[in-house]
Amino acid sequence: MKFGTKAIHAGVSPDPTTGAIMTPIYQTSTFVQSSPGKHKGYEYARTHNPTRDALQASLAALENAQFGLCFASGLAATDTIAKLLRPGDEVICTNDLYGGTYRLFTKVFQNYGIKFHFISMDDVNTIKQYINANTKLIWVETPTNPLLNIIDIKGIATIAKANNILTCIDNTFATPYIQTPLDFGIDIVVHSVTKYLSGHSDVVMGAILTNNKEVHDKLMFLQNACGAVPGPQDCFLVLRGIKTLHLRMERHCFNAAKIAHYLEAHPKVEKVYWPGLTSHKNHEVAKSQMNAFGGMISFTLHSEKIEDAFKVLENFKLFCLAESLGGVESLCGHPASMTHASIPREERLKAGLKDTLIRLSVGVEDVEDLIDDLAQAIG
Ligand code: P1T
Repeated sequence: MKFGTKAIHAGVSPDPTTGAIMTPIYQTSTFVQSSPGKHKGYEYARTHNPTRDALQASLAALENAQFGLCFASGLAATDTIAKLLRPGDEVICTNDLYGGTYRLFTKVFQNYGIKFHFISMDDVNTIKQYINANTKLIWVETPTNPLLNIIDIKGIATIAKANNILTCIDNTFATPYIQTPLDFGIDIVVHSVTKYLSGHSDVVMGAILTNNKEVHDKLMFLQNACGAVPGPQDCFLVLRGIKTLHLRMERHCFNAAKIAHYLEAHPKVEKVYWPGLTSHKNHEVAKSQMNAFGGMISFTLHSEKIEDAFKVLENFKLFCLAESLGGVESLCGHPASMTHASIPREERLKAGLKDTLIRLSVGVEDVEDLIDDLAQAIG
């Protein structure tokens, strides 16, 4: 089945009792049993809920995974994966990644004796220097947030397999419309479903997809044991959002391409970060593993003054200044003071994240209007 068909049909089937074509919102905390342990597959809604089951199956199908699990947020999903680790274990991570993930790793899991190495993976062979007997997980964002670095997914999988290390890719920026890391041999895909998968800025949710049954069983145990599950209403909203994922992504990518080229030609713009540009340092890797280049763009002006970046952000009329991304409406943000403020400034600068960087989540509006807005905001 091709992607658009899967987006609409995978994991969902008409309700067996009524024929309702849309999966009902099973707004219930428990399920009646006819005798202790005798039930229809559902006991308690933290463990299983039919609306959540449909969404988990739908997301799994999109990522070419056998198993899917949904969580109360993207970070709850990441937290669950980190709970596979033990004191003394080591993790190798991309040095550019969502600030909240960095905070979770360094401020929470480091306290439990887990060591994190944040490194540039522009050349995946760099990873080899950090591998030792304690290395249990390689954590990758590609494209990274907010610098849109592209990491060679197949290269990561090859090194990890040779060393018997689990791999996880945060596929939030790309979505399975653009790349399916499990097909490259990656073990686990994680998502902030809050973003493109939901698509309408009205839900906070996370998901984990895998083909590894052993890993899935451990994660499902943790999902139930720790309990960070999403409610059925939110699952319904995401099921609805997914039905147009392919249409939205096509437009996000189309608009972003126009805007990236517009910005690159703008005399006041210093640098544009978008993997579809031939000037992108890993454009060739991007071309080899992505079906399209996504809707996220970052850029800097020819100015080291933070006030100049703030002025552009304040000037926008259509792009709304807000955290998050992946909704139908265009957003702009200032990573250094917003989404990535929890990463120490020296670490941000080391990774190449300047104080003046502006991040755009390009929506699905008419691109001419978005370019007009950029023109007046940059001046
Ligand atoms: O916000 P939450 O659903 O918990 O997802 C966390 C998360 C995980 N991974 C990536 C790549 C993310 O971008 C995020 C959340 N990011 C933002 C809120 C943001 O504006 O970048």
